[in-house]
Amino acid sequence: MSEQAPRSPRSAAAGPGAVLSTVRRVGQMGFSRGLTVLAHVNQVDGFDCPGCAWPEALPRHRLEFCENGAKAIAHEATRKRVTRELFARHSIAELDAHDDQWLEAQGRLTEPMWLPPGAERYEPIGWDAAFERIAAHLRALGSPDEAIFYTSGRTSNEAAFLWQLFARAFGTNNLPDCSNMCHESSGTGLSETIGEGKGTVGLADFELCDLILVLGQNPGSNHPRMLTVLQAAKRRGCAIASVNPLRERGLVAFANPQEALGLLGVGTPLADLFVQLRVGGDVALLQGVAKHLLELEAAAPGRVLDRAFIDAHTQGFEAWRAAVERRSFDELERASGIARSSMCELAELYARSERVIACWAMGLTQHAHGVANVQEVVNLLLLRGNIGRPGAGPCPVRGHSNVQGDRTMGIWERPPADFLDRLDAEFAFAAPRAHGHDTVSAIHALHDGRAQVFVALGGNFARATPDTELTQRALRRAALTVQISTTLNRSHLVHGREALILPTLGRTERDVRGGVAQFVTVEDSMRCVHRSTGRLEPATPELRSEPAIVCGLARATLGAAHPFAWESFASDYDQVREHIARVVPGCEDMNRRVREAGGFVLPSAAGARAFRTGSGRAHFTVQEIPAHALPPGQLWLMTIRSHDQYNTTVYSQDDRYRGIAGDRRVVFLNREDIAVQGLAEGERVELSSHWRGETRTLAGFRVHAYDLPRGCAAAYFPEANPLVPVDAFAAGSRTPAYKSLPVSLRRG
Ligand SMILES: Nc1nc2c(c(=O)[nH]1)N[C@H]1C(S)=C(S)[C@@H](COP(=O)(O)OP(=O)(O)OC[C@H]3O[C@@H](n4cnc5c(=O)[nH]c(N)nc54)[C@H](O)[C@@H]3O)O[C@H]1N2
Ligand SMILES: Nc1nc2c(c(=O)[nH]1)N[C@H]1C(S)=C(S)[C@@H](COP(=O)(O)OP(=O)(O)OC[C@H]3O[C@@H](n4cnc5c(=O)[nH]c(N)nc54)[C@H](O)[C@@H]3O)O[C@H]1N2
Ligand SMILES: [Mo]
Repeated sequence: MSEQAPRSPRSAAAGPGAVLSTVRRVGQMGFSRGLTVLAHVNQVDGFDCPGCAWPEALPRHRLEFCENGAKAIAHEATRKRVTRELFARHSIAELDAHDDQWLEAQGRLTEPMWLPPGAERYEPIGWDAAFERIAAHLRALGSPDEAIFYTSGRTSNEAAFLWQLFARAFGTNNLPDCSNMCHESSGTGLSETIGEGKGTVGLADFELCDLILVLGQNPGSNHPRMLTVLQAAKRRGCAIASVNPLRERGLVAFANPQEALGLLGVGTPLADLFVQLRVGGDVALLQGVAKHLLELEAAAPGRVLDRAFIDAHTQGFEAWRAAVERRSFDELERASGIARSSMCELAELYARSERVIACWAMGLTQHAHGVANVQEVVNLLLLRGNIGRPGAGPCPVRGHSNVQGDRTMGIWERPPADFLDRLDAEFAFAAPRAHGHDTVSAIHALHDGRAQVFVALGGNFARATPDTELTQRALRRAALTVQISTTLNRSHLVHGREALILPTLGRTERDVRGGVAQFVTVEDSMRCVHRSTGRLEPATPELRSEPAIVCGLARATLGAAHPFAWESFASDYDQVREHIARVVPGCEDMNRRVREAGGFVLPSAAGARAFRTGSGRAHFTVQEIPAHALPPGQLWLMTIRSHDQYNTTVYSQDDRYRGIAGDRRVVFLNREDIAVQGLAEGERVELSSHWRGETRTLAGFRVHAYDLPRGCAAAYFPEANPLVPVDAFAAGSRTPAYKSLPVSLRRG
């Protein structure tokens, strides 16, 4: 099943298509305005691209053609506006009849809107009155734990720090976030094995490695700037292997739009090896690779494994070895869908490579065995000491541009005790210790009436979450739902008995508080904390920044006499950073260091081989082979992103790299499975998911033949989310199993 890359790919990712698409996006913002904004993206004195969390190198590129970054920016910098007239013209039911693409295409929200209890339409409300409504609800709760404070990962460090401080001052750790649905399996898997929940590598390591593994990730669409780094690595002889049920276009070939030939569409193949495994087959594949490494070591003792590293820095090796040796290749082949010969090929490539980086994203984390996937990657890295030395290490590639920073700032329903101790000391209060709700348990709490108020700092909870029907019922049971947002989405229309929309500034916009231009900070996927300074005139003068909204809410709820300096925090973010510097290890002297070009990098102890696991050692872990057999007729469905969406924000119905135009209600199937199921390409089918005796069904998916392994299927997120059972989540991290749903198909 693994194949060599074609030598001269016919059509490469990026290239002229990306440039054209970028130019179109610039037009959407107004040409000169669009160019101004693109000239400042990811610049030292500019704003951080809201697209993804892939880091920027120093010195920065001027005018980078990242097609999907441009889409995210244009979406925020659009000239379209959602006005009070739109809400007056359309009842909520009418708005709710529109699809996600239409909602987002209405443009930027412009003023606070209020839905009184029982009303059918949102009406304008002043900021202070809005804060008072929310405060009244919060104060009326029987317990602070009946409130939920959700966060999405675009929120700046400053807003996130204030948000968690407010929630904890109010009295709860109910801080679920998008990370619960995203890289939580990485955080959990890494913390348990290497003692910290982040990657250890930096961009410089990509200049030194001999092999980059890209597991369960589609960088061509979701981290396009990563392709430039892969291309540079490839050019100096580094090998790249993709482990993915799909041969994603960006990894097949990349035409770098920053280069003349790339602009003409001439692409370079990126991945040397495609391991097209079954959905959910990673643990078995990686154990097969490891098993062969043990064989190679037996044949040439001392030549393959890094025994010195294993002895000095790890524990659990012998138990792990015994477990892997007990596995048969037959079993591993069946579970992974990959032939033993291909496992050996990957093992030999790995053994030949002095320095290895393993990158991964949602293809590993969003499974019932998401944590096991991550820990099996760690096992593989530990075998040859591929951690804590230059050019090697784990690299979970984060999604939202500040999702990693939000966690660093304390957005966590299970905060570590030492973080709370430092917070208590800094602010002279007692933060609650009981763990709060994560995303899944927040849905249950709302559904069961144990939570009454839901406030979201960004995101689209009604669409991003699993089990759409149940989640939406849960939101409708709340006494109050509040969305702090930039654009209109489903979560404004799936509301509690009373609801509020609080419109906020985006990354691209100037943020002047107390007469002084403010900046915020973010942390990228490689632990670099840097400034983000908006440049555009705000969409309307009514908008408030996220920090200002959080402070307004805190002041209204906790009362004017509350001892924290909410008012000054809202007008001077340096003051917030002063506190962060004292609470968050690694952020010392933040105000000075973040003003330096490119910011500063948070330390990684594991990156220096100091493993904070209790034992001081990195842990080998024994993973079970996840169950993979299905009843006849069922397939494993993964839900994936198209090239033309940002999570729940759908830009168009096309998916250029996968040959889809004008339709997102598509199910990708292997040609032979289409035949075996008695179906024909192009016909519409009903998809049913099966889980613990429950069935969830969605109709109207068009069958599309695609190059993916037998027994597997793919559909788009968020259209397929109603099929995902709320309690089908990863052991340990509780990340929804968005990428391994047993489904059946029926004509109709
Ligand atoms: N333009 C754009 N950029 C984005 C986003 C966006 O929606 N649009 N979203 C952002 C966010 S929040 C995130 S988290 C990232 C997401 O970035 P990705 O993780 O790249 O996105 P996905 O499309 O969810 O799926 C990843 C890949 O996993 C593969 N996969 C599925 N199941 C398995 C499996 O069992 N094993 C293996 N090995 N692979 C599997 C799929 O084929 C797919 O290629 O991107 C971020 N960047
Ligand atoms: N089936 C399935 N479900 C999934 C996934 C999957 O792969 N498959 N992926 C999961 C993943 S990885 C993630 S991260 C989640 C994403 O979950 P969320 O983060 O909750 O969802 P988004 O779609 O990113 O949120 C989009 C909304 O954020 C608001 N917004 C944009 N920018 C800003 C800003 O600067 N400030 C504020 N306050 N609001 C802003 C806009 O109003 C926009 O409508 O979805 C998860 N759901
Ligand atoms: Mo994500």
